[in-house]
Formats: sequence, structure tokens, C-alpha cells
Amino acid sequence: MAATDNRSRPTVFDAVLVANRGEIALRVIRACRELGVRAVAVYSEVDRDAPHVRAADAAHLLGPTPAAESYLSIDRILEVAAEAQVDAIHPGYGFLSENADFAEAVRDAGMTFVGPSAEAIRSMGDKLTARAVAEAAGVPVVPGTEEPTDDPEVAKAFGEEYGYPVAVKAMFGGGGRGMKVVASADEMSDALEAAQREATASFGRGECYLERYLEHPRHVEIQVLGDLDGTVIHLGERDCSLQRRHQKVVEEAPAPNISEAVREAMGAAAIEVATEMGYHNAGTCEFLLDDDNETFYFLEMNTRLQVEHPVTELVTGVDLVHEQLRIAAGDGMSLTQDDVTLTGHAIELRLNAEDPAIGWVPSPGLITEFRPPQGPWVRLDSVAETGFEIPQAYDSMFGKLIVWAADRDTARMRMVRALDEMVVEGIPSTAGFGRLAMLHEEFAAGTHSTVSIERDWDLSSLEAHGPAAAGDGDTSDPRRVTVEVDGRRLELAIHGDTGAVAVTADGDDATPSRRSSGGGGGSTSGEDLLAPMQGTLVKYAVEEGDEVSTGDLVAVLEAMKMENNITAHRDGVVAGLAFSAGDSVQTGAVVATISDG
Ligand code: MV4
Repeated sequence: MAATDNRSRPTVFDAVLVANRGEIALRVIRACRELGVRAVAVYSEVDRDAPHVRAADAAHLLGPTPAAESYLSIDRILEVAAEAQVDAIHPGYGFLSENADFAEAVRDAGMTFVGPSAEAIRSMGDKLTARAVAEAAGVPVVPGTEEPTDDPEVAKAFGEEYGYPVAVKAMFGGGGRGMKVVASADEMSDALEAAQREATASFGRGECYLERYLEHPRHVEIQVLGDLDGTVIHLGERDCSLQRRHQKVVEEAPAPNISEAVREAMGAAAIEVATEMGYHNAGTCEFLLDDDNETFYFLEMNTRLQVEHPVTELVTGVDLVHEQLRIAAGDGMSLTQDDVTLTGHAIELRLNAEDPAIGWVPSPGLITEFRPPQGPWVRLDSVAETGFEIPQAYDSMFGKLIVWAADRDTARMRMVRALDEMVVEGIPSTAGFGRLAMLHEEFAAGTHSTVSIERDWDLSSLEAHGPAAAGDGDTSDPRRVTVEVDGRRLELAIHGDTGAVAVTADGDDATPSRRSSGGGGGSTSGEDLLAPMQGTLVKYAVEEGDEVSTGDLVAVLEAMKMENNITAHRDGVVAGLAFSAGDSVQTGAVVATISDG
């Protein structure tokens, strides 16, 4: 398909290469088409027929499926960009989006990187420099050390002065990797060592620094746009507090329960930070907001378009990708700070092929049936379609469902309505969790924090996806028959050869829709504590017969160079410690049982 003619906007670029895949590649391609820009897709072998390949004006094979040989290969992407004669490269999020060497290589090859300068990416990649920039701009940061430290005595002196808990953070970390929380002085040495080991393994640099640890903050971030002439504006905040294992699941704009004064102060702080460093293009300043809903601290700056950008788009009416392209092309952004007003409320749910019922195990696979939600104020940014196979090789997120309404409560109910309409079969998804979250009293009140899911919420009402996910043999989806009894529609799911039948009544308020929660029968026993990922057992923190409470540490599992704490999912007595330190543990394996004893 040829790019559409656009006589009113002849500038921007002629052609842009989208160095990404999945829903974000589609998102950028859509913006290109709207601006009359030729969109060039790239793909790996497993993505030959992926939605982003079909949507683009042209598509080029990068190489084999592993990201290192495709979406992370700077040389290959530049080769294709030259071949396709594009003017610019949009990196999306993830992959090379925050790689300063890539931004520099794009510039050196005579093309435009749709993002900030390599220097800005580099400054913000170093968390201590980021803190220093914020301080220079007069923006509050969490009390912490200005230098990296590996000396337990220095660290204990810090704890003594500022109080515990203390956060040990990787200087070149991000997304929570490498962060350790230290409750008291006697844990400090071990934590410092563990954090350094993890940081070295993950980022190749082990330096760590310290901050006072806030125990249940909210995560509020400000979207900024900077023009090439130095103008910086902000587009309000997003609240991304609902997360687990450092992965966000629900995001919204504006943040509930914050005053206009706090919003303005945070927006001004974000502008100060961006201005201080001569930032251009789209970026996000992350803040922690303390329990008083008033005290905030700059945390770090993300130098890319973020997954959750749509909620900002829906409450401001600003197309952030259009603005990114205009800025990068030197056309100037289309708006000023005075043009930014927030209207209504938007909520986003990430749709991941994961099963929240059994520890958010990623389970990519074939989507046997997909029906999108529709109707007013519903936006679906997704690659899902019937027959689409989510590859194992990349992130398990297959889309995002975003709704808008005049107020937060209506937005919550609109999200529930949209989730009830959506059908996802063949894979587990976060849809059922999304429904639970929207109706959770804490989320409804807007009083949730970054620790709510893991520490406080009861997810036991969520149905596990099915026998396959629970570790059994039957992977076949049930046959479904709908019958009508006294005007009530009943859906019969017929499983395998046994003829086992599960019955669901449509429209029954008491039971979340089976279809939207992801099909399949089967269940996990309430006592089994399952490994959320494949890894190596580092140690058990308990012994057989110990009594534990929900959230207590049970085992530590090392996976992909990260140490993951497996915590008790219920109160009770521990048994079934089937593994030894060093053992390989499969996803979904029972690492312990916790019973009423
Ligand atoms: C913190 C914190 C509490 N106190 N720093 C985690 C990811 C990284 N970007 C920073 N993170 C945190 N830093 C101090 N001093 C709590 C977190 C944190 C968090 C932050 C944002 C979103 C989700 C989070 C989940 C757990 C911990």
C-alpha cells in the first residue's frame, strides 16, 4: 500500500523506519500513515507475518528470531535503513529505544533518531547523574548518596543517619533490577553484595548507591515534550502504581487523589529537569509520591515513548507520536503549555499472555479465538487476532486496552464492560485480573500503592487458565455449546474425552465471564506455592513445619541473572520443600505447600 497523499503537511519525513515489533510498531506506523510518511517495518524470522509487517508500506527481514540478531542488532538495522532510504528511525520502547550508542549511530549515518540526543539518554541511564541533574534543577530527590559505595561501613552509617529501610540501587539499573531493600544494619553487607552481583550480571556495571526506602509510595510520572529550540511542556501525570514484580499492569490519567497544586508542582519539576539537560522529544519523569499524597521525589527519567502513553493522549487530545515526528523533523510541536488541558479520565490495562492465578507465569502461545471489545471510548492497541501466535522469544504483552470517560468511576465501569465483551482464548491473559482490579475497593478508592498487588490483594478468585498452565497433560481447549434454559443462556464447556462439563451462565454478576478470563477449566490447589518462572533455587528461607504469613519470604529463585523472592501466598504451615539449593526449577513447579496445618 502506498502512503496516503497529504498535501496540507508536506514536511515531516518522507520515510521512517520503525525499529520495533508488536503493538508499538503498529502505533508508530499508524501515526506515519496519518502524516503521509512512508513507514518501513523490520522483522525477525518468527515475525514474517506479524501484524506490524502487514501494516507497513514496506518490510525488511533483519535476521533470526533472537532479539540480539534482529531487533537489537544496530548494524543490521542501519543496513536496512540505508537500503530502504529512510530519513529517520523510530525506536518505540524497549529494545534499542534507550541505547545511546544506537541514537549516536543513527545520527552518524546521517539519519534522524526520533527521540532525545544520545547525550541525554546517557545522562539519564546513569541514575546518579540523573539525581544530580534533578538536584541542580532544584527538584527534590529521595535522600541518598551522591557517590556509588561498596563499603558496608559507609552504608551502615547512611542507615544510621537516615533510618531504615534503606534501598540499595544499581547505578546503571532500571526497572527495579538490582534494587535491594535493607531492613536493618545486620542485613547491609549481604544486600550490598547481592545488589552488586545482580547489577554486574545484568548491566555489566556493579556500582550501587543508597537511598532511604519509601515503604508504600505511589508511582506518578509526568509526560514531557521538548522541542529542538529548548521549549519544554508537560502533559500532566499518569499514575502507574498498580504493578507487580516491577511490571506495571494498570495505568491511569490523571492520578486519583492528588491536588491541582501537587500536579502543577510535579509538572513544573519535570520541566525543570528536562530543561536543565536540554532535553528534546518525548520523555517521562518518574516520581515517587509519599503517603501524604503531597510529598514527591524525582526518581529517574525515561528517555522514550512509554507503553502507557495512550492514557495521556486520551485526556489531553494530543497525539504523542505525531508530536515526536514533528519535533524530530524540526517542524516544531503543534502546541504550547497553554493548549494543554486535562479532560476526563483514562485507564489502561496491559494485556499480557500471563496467568495471574499462578504467579503471573508468562505463557505465550496461539490465540485460538479473539474478539475485540468495541463501543464508545474504547481504544485497543494490540496485535491480537484469531490465529495469531504470540512468540516465546519476546515480551508476553500482546496489547493494551484503554478506555476514556468523563470521570474515574465511569472509566472503571467502562473497562469492566469492555473486558466482558473481549474474548481471548487459547492463552491466559491479564484480562481477568483487570476486571478484579477495576472492582477492587482499594483501586476504586484510589488508595492503592506500588505494593498493593503483592502485599495486600487476594487474587485467589482468579481462575487459572487451564490444565496446560497448571502443569497437567490436557492441552486441548474445551468444546463450547450454548443452550437456553428458561431464557437464560448457559455456556457448556466440554473437556476432552471424559465428557466433563463446566457450566457458566452468561450475564451472571457473581461469576466473572469465563470467556474474558481466558477460557479453559482446571485449577491450582490453594495450598501449592508455584515457581513463577524457570530458574535455579538459591535457597529456602523456611523449614518444613514453619508457620508463615502471606508475603513472608519462602524461597529465592535465580532467573535470568536476577534473584526473585518467592513469598507465601497465604498464611499457614510450610511443607513440601522439594528442591535443594542449585536445583533447576521449572515454571509452575510446586516449590512448597502452605496448609492450615
Ligand atoms: C524506590 C522505592 C522506594 N524508595 N526508591 C523500583 C524501580 C525503580 N525505577 C525505582 N523503584 C523504586 N524505588 C526508594 N528510595 C520503590 C521503588 C519501587 C517502585 C517504583 C516505581 C514503580 C513500582 C515500584 C515497585 C516497587 C518498588
